[in-house]
Order: sequence, then structure tokens, then C-alpha cells
Amino acid sequence: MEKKIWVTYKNGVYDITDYVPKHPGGSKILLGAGGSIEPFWKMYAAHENPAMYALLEKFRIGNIVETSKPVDMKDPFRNDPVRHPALRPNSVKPFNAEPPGPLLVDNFITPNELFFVRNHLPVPKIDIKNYKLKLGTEGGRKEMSYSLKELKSKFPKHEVAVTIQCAGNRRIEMSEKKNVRGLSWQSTAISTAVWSGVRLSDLLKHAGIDIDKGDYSHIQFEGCDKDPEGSAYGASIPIALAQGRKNDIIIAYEMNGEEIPEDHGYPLRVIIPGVVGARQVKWLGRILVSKNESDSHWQQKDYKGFNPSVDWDTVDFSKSAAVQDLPVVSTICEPEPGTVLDEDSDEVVVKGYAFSGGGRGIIRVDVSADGGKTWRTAELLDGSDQNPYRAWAWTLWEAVVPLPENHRGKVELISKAVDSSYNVQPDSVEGIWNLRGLLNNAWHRVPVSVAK
Ligand SMILES: Nc1nc2c(c(=O)[nH]1)N[C@H]1C(S)=C(S)[C@@H](COP(=O)(O)O)O[C@H]1N2
Ligand SMILES: [Mo]
Repeated sequence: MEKKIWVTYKNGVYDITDYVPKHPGGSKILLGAGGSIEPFWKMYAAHENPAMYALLEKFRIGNIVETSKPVDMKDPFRNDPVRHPALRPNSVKPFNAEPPGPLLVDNFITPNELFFVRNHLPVPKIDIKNYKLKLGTEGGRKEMSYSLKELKSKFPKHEVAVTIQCAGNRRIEMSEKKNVRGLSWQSTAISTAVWSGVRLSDLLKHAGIDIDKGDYSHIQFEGCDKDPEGSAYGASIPIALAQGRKNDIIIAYEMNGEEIPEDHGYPLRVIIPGVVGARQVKWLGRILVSKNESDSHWQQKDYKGFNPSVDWDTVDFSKSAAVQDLPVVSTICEPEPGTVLDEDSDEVVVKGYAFSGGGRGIIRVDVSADGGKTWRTAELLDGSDQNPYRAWAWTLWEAVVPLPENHRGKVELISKAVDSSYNVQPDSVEGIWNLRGLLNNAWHRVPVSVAK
């Protein structure tokens, strides 16, 4: 039977099978197949015009009849927001999803709807009228509290473009080596946004807290999302880290010029540039300046590295340092694995991102189409103009790489990046494998084939 491709728009169902080859945006149209086309048209606004609606109308094959689904009042996830259909979930409750690579590298700043989502718990419903951010010191007598309105009106607004990456990004490749525990992230649990809000340093000053006096060692952040036992998501950063990038740590109330969407921490989240995603606490409820690290599960019993011989019988989380700054990484986003290139291609256009933690900018990305025997240097695109010692966002890149002469239909594409400290990516996961599958920054290898 011939495969049909259909989409919906409002209550209409449309068979677009014959239109697909004519679509000016190429195969990206297939991302919307089998569901509503509306969220995609919103993202690519050129579609929102009368001619486009008229064109679509020609393909109508039927209509949807609405039936209402009962809400399960016992489901702790019943208040979770609606997500963009392009996101590829690897768990639904809690919701965890990443965008398709080719859409991700389309933009230096990731559209909010496409930004990867990593939730450990249900999205908390925040009552904004009674919401206050608490700020204090451990053992200190007075805790300050700020409404969202106060934060917006009393303090100068600052913005910073920051890439957030989950420590588990590319875990799936580690699990191919040897079993690991965690969500099977592919290579796009990473996104970039312009975050704006109040500088942490302004807030601390207002509260009369001096982190330079040596009285405290950590800054703890607590979310409003809670597990069934009532403990909140939490994390902390060392004060020594906060001192170095004081003016760039932001208590954000906007993401790309809009209120922070529910999935990404409405109404407030802390943004700590250069640091692993796990510390960038969403739905921020409390900041505590302390002598100690956060005692949350996610600070103490997770997000730490171990050598490849440590297993679940021998692991001792108390002996390992919590991940903070990220290592250098690069990933090929286009073509996607398994892509079949045209039979007469003699070169391939490869696109991706590169990123390093601690503000280290990307100085070079190398790409190979012959399993690492020969390399081309990629052209660094958006992001390459950042201060190389305060580069808080990724660098996008592109390379045109000749295919090897006797490829026999199979080609392995590889990328590897160099950061401003001349850190490089390891060639394989072998030496960096760890039982939680964290921080896989090995050379990114993407198998594609050439049509015969
Ligand atoms: N309160 C809270 N903050 C959180 C989390 C969470 O589950 N709860 N997940 C963390 C992790 S592990 C990551 S990778 C990032 C993901 O941010 P995003 O969902 O906006 O992409 O949020 C971090 N902050
Ligand atoms: Mo994460």
C-alpha cells in the first residue's frame, strides 16, 4: 500500500502526500506529519498568509470530531503544559524531550517551543499572587522575600545569552558501550536562549549578604517542584565559582523576551553560565547562602563522575565532586544518523554546534568523512564572535567535506572541537564511560550512506 502523509490544521485533516516533494523547505515538512501543522507554521511565520491557507485547503480529506477526555485527578502530571510536537520525548511523566538536530542548528537562539526539556518532577503550578522568592543565609536570622513585581521594578534588568546542556546529553552512545542508568538522550539535550532578569550580585547586595568575606562556601538554590515525600528539587554552586562570574549569574524572569514558559521555570529560574544544566534551578523558590552544599539528592547522589571501573556495587557518591563547569563538546546535527545521500554526491554539508563550559569559547571544529583519517576545519558561524574567555553560548559551525573515493555506500562523519584552553574531545567513550552515562563528549560519529 502506498504510504500517505497527512497533517491537521484546526479541525481539518489534509493529505499532503503529493505536495511533500514540492515543499520549498524540503523534508522539514515531515516533522509535522501525522499531527497539527499549526505549531510549525507559528515557528516558520512565512506560512501564516492567505495563499498558504488556500493551498492547504486543496488537500482537505476530512474533519476531526472533538471528544473530551476525562482528567485523572490522581495524576500528579495533570497540570503539565502542552508541548510542541517537534520535541522528541524520551519520557513523558516526567516530561523529557529534545528537538530534532536539523531544527536545532537552524537558529543560534533556540525558539522557546523547541528548547529541550528536562523535568525530574511534575511542573509545579505557581500562584503568582502569593509567590515570593526567599533569600537568606544559613543560620541567618532574617530571610528576605521578593515578589516578581518587586524584582522587575526594584532592580536593573540584565540579559545574557546562555547555552544550557544536560549532563546526560549523548548518554545513548555511552550505553551502547556498556549499560548505564538514565534517560536515553541523543545529542540535542542542549539549547540556547537569551535570559533576562536580576543579577544575583544585585540581589545579594540588596539583602546585605557579602559572599566575599569568607563566611560561606556555597550558594544553594531550591525549586518549587516537589517529590511525593515533599522534598524540592535543589542544587548548589561553590561560592568560588559564583565570584568569578558574579555579574553573569542571573535570576531570570524572561526567556527570549517572553515570560519564562512553564516547562523552563516560570516565573523564575537561576542562570549560571558555563555550568551543567542540573544547577540551573527552575521554578526558583529559595536561595540560601551557606557553608554547605545543597543536601538534595541531585547534588549529593547524582550528577557526579566516576572512573569506568566503578559499578553500582562499589560506587561511593560522597567521594566524587559534583559536576559544575562542562567539558568541550561538538555534535553533528545535520545530516541525521541514517541519512541517505544522493548517489552522485561527492561531498556532504555537515552542520552542528560546539560548546564548552566555564566561558571557554570554541576556537576550532574539525570534521572527517573517513572515520578520522583526514580532517577538514569547519567554518565557525554564529557564536564565534563571543569573548573567548566569557563565551556563555555555543558556536554553530558548518563544513563541506569531500566523500572518500571508495566509500562503498557507507560513510562515517565525525566532529571534534577545540576550546580556548586547547581542550579537545576524546576519540571514544572508552576512557570516559561512567555508570550514570554523564558528560559524554567523545568525538561525535554519525553513520550515513550513499544511495547506489
Ligand atoms: N526545579 C528544577 N530545576 C531543574 C530541573 C528540575 O527537574 N527541577 N532539572 C535540571 C536539569 S537536570 C536540567 S538539564 C535543566 C533543564 O532545563 P530545561 O528544561 O529548561 O531545558 O534544568 C535543571 N533545573
Ligand atoms: Mo540535566
